[in-house]
Amino acid sequence: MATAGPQIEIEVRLAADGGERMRDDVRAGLSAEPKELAPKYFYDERGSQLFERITELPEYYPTRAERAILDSRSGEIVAGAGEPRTLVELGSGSAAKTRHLLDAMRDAGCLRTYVPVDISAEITHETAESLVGEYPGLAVRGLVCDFEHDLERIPGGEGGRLVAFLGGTIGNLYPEARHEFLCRIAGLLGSEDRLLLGTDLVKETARLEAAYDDSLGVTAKFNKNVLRVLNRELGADFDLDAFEHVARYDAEQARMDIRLRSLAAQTIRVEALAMSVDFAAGEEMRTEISSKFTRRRLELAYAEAGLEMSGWFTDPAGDYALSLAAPYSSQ
Ligand code: AVJ
Repeated sequence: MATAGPQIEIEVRLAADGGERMRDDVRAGLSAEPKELAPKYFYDERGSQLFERITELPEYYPTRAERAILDSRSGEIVAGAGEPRTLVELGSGSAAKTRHLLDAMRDAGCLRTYVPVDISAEITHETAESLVGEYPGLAVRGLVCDFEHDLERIPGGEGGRLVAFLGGTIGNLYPEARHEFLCRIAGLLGSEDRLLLGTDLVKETARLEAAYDDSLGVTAKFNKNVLRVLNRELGADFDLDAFEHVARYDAEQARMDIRLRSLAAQTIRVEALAMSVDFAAGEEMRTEISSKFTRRRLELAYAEAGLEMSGWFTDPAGDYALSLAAPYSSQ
């Protein structure tokens, strides 16, 4: 436990074997048929910067839509969540969007504690420092961990918690993993606690595909960045110019399917895995899925996990939704 001041406590729970996890993941993904890499490996410093640029692209509407909802409806969300004292945020980062919720909680007089949960210790410390300055009396109880694995370590709180998972990141999970994740969230929530979940919504294929294949090519760079990460972290020798970005909407699965296509037959050496990997010309390797929801499908996913939707907030265009969910027992 590292204490950085009376109002700030940040617990670091980073697995010492993070490198081993990555090696196991990548070995399995490159051996699979078809090949696949996990989207979490996009986000080194450069990848995070590229994602920031994506959120500013004209074609990429989700971030703006979510911000618009938080901007105009945080008061209603906080009231709908029963005026919680604690805001837990999964994947908090710089907490840019969080301030709308914190403002609404302060204005309602319920704000006591903010619990940022993020993989980056540096960003979590910085965010904690600035927030205690901005919200007098706020206690920050941060948790630095991979919340996919360490969800259960999130501290409890009196007076209700609002557990926010924003940005639409749940869309990266396959249905089984999503179900498991929602079940674990459900297990975490007491009867007064609520989940606030950001989800992108189903819409015309052309808009979805444009959002993931922008005209400036930023998303293509972001996608290929995972190859750079593997080159640096695992001593691989991917040539980024030998792959192209592919982003297709799979209407049946209601998800964007994002891949890298090998432009030629080639063999890649991955030194840290003592592995050589063959790619055929035109072979595609999936790097991400981004699931799109409807209200009904989300209600169903909640129900299957023991949760009940208790609030639904969209932007005026109906592109994106924030929903509140409660554990069944509390209804
Ligand atoms: C951060 C997972 C929400 O799926 O829209 C954006 C990531 N990938 N463009 C998304 C992403 C390509 C983004 N999430």
